[in-house]
Amino acid sequence: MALDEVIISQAIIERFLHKFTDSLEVDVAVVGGGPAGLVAAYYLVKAGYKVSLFERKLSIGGGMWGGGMMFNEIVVQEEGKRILDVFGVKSELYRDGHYTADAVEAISTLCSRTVQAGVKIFNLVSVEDVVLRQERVVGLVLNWTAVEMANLHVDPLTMRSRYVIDATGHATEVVKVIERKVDAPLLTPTGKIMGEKSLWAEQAELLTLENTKEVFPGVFVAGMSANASFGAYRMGPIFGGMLLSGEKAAALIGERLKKER
Ligand code: 48F
Repeated sequence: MALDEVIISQAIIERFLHKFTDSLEVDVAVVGGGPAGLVAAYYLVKAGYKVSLFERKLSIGGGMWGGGMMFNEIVVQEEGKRILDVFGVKSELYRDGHYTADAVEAISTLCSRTVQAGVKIFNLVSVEDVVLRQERVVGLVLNWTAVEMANLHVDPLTMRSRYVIDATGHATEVVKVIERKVDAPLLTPTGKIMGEKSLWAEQAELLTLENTKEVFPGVFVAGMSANASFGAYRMGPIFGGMLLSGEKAAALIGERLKKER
């Protein structure tokens, strides 16, 4: 049968609209498609929840593609390797509990397994604000990244979710919007974003897990965003903490959702 250009266009538009419309009311909305956001979304969808993920850039994967300083290998510790094993990413012992994995294999596999598990991912979409009911976040305000970049005067659209995960990395963008625009303190010791500290890999990896928690009613932080919110160290190109943080965020939100059912 001859290919028809109009059918190609109709197919893309209708399929996308169906996917997008179906993703406007979910259990969990994840902001940011780096390692922490992908792992969180994967575990939540595997637990039976409806999850959508919004990523500003064209490519999913955040800061994992480039390894360290564009040397595209990543390092994980024993605990982090456990999650790479779950996803089927090959890793190899370098020495003394430090494992390496190919950065491109790692992030492309995390992404692929997450989509195949049922998470709906929307790239090229930026989260610019949250939806509030009293002092709880109940959804996100979305716009095309292209609109944001061109600074066009175009109103956004909104979606509803029972929980939000800020997995926006060093930028901690969702929490920043809440701090700036909502008249209530964050659930940090100071009530404000405490800011990321300089690099200490060992401590940062431990603190990433400790800081993976609710930062505002309805909003959890995962990955580097957790350390930026709660004032902990950065870790550089070791990625176990990101993976484990995603797993923990999913477990904490899963417990909440189970209780609320
Ligand atoms: O930065 P990113 O990879 O965050 P992560 O999962 O991992 C951090 C590591 O990559 C590395 C590190 C530890 O090894 O220090 O930096 O915590 O991924 C964050 C993603 O969020 C997207 C951004 O484009 C990136 O892909 N993002 C940021 N702000 C927004 C956003 C926003 N407002 N809307 C949508 N996506």
